[in-house]
Amino acid sequence: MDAACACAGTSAGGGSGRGNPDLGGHDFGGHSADLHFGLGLAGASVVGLDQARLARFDQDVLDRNTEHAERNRAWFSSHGVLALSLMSAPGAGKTALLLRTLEALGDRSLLTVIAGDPQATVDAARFRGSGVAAVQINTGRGSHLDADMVGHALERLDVRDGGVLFIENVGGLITPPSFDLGEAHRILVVSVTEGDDRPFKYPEAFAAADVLVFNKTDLMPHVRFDLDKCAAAAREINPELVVLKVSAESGEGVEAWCGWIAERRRSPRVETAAAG
Ligand SMILES: Nc1nc2c(ncn2[C@@H]2O[C@H](COP(=O)(O)OP(=O)(O)O)[C@@H](O)[C@H]2O)c(=O)[nH]1
Ligand SMILES: [Mg+2]
Repeated sequence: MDAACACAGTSAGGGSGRGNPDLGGHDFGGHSADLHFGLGLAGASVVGLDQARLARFDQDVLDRNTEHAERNRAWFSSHGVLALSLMSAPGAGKTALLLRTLEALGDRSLLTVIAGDPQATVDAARFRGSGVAAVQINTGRGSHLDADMVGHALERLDVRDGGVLFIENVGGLITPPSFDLGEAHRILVVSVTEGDDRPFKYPEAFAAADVLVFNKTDLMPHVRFDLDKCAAAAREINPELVVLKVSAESGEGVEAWCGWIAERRRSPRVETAAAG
């Protein structure tokens, strides 16, 4: 492995090892079938950046984020606001579930939403259309919300004391888990159309979540998704995970999900910093 390349091969796959040696002069491990770009110090590879520099940069960003997250958390705590964030792959149904949730929870003056997306303001428009105050955050090429962005959104959102703030993160399961937003709980939404191997591919998302919500259960008859196997793999990573099943489409399971929220409102977590 050269200094700037975080790639490691493995001999486990048993590839021919011949490949195309004229492509770029890399040594990918000779006999490797598979490539691993996440095993270096930084846990990721950026072409042209060495691992130490990348790791230092990441840590600086996360440290700065934590300062903002603590500020948000203190604000939520002093105003008795329950802040819940939702993360998922794009299209898993975060917006649909939230729209159902807002409807089921009732008193809309106490509910607010921050909606994250790379572009477009359609989700915030949907939330406003359902009668709650909402702010859209567009992240452009950025793949997650950070605590500073949430802080700015709070400046323009009328979040009532004792209310609930839902934060819909940008779709994606790689970077959102690393960014503490100051929320009390993180909800991971996995739809049954995504494949039951999610915990193996995105372990950090499962480790960072407090609740795993399986969505689109109305589609179970049409897909091959072993829900019990997926839940068991998720609990291997995170034994504390609360697992719920819902269909934002039919409304099935939404009552139990809202029951979980009501319980958190009655007995909020005494906050310390969330896992980074
Ligand atoms: N059948 C079914 N479709 C759903 C369900 N929840 C969301 N969808 C659909 O999935 C698509 C993406 O949903 P959306 O809420 O925008 O996903 P987001 O990107 O995670 O916010 C939309 O077409 C929704 O109507 C569900 O429970 N069942
Ligand atoms: Mg959405």
